[in-house]
Amino acid sequence: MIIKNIILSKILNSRSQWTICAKIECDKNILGIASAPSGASTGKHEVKMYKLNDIDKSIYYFEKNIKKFNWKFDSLSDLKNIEKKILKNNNINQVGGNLIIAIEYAILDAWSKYKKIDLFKLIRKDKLTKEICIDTKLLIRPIGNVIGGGAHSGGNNTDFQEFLIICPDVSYEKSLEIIIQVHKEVKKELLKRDKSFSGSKTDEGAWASTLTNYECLIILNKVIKNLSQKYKTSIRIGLDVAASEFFKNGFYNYDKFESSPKIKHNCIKKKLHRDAHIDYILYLVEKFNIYYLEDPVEQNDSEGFEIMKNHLAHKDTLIVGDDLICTNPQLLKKYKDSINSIIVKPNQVGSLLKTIEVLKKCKEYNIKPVFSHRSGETTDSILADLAAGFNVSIIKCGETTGERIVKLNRLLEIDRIN
Ligand code: 2PG
Ligand code: MG
Repeated sequence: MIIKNIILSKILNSRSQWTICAKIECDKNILGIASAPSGASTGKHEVKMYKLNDIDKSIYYFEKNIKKFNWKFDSLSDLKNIEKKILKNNNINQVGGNLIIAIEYAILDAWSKYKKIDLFKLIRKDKLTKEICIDTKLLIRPIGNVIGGGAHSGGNNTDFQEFLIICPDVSYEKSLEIIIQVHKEVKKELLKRDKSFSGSKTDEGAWASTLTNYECLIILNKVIKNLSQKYKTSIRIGLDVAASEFFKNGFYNYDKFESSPKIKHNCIKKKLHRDAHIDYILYLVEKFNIYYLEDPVEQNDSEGFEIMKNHLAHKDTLIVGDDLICTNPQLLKKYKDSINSIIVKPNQVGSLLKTIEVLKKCKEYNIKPVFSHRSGETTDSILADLAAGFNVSIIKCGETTGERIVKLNRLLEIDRIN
């Protein structure tokens, strides 16, 4: 395939912020199109989304510097040359990670159209993914995002960013059905118990409750207990604590702290020292049999991650590094003993090649990768093909808003034709 031209433009994302859209014109009149997402709770090691944080500057840089095309693309390894051509001698922060990601996604879209083969299949067959794509029939589990707060809500909501669920033992389709049902039932409970709640949602479509973190877990636990009986399968709780977001001046500054079900306030401010915070989270993991635990401590405390991992070694809990790793292969190498799972968001590192490198390291270190959306998304469904293509068994992409559903629906299709 020959890339004849690349056209960049601005479009709005799900948070009504500008994001970048790339169109790739190729021989045989093939047109690839894709766009980049963006986060609200970003890790300090993420690459800059745009040159000087300005989308116009990134687009200007590209249009000014890249004039000649006729670039060859036949396999994922060709991205190496393409990244070199776009970056010239700049580092990624001087160009913008989202610019590279939108272009790379659009190239993959064009490639799939050019070959008339589903993208996830092309990725699996590529030489570069040989080590990571062994079990091609792998089933993907969606993680549902049911209640939320933190940086994803307008304020006065839970400190923890995401209250999640996952169904480990049923089909993809059944998982979706159960997740949607949990979402509905939780709303009913919140309407009964949260006097300030009238159906507001976070950026990712979870219910934005004003109750305490603890009360939300009680509600979620009650709903999943009932539904596990109905569906005769286990439904497990997950949390994205996104702890860096409420860690300030050496303390975890809770607005919604609670440690006992008897307390019925909905605003309990408390400063917890690191060790007390770790004890509290460990207590919640045991009490609610939490399966998925993302960013339980702030991003500079790799030791804190490790303490939790060791304490929970008797359980099947995933200790997931998001802000700690930022999809960066070097950081994964450095902190591999602190975690047993990572979030993979290609725009955190601004390169599909580095994303593949991270996935290879996951395989080498026996760390479970989880593909993830960003809180500011577009209606692009490529995340589904990437997750399936790279044989990643868990995907976190919400379940109730159009920009999330488009990814889930693509996975339904992949599940059917896989
Ligand atoms: C996260 C993500 C996605 P954001 O923290 O895991 O849920 O949020 O895109 O805001 O970083
Ligand atoms: Mg996170």
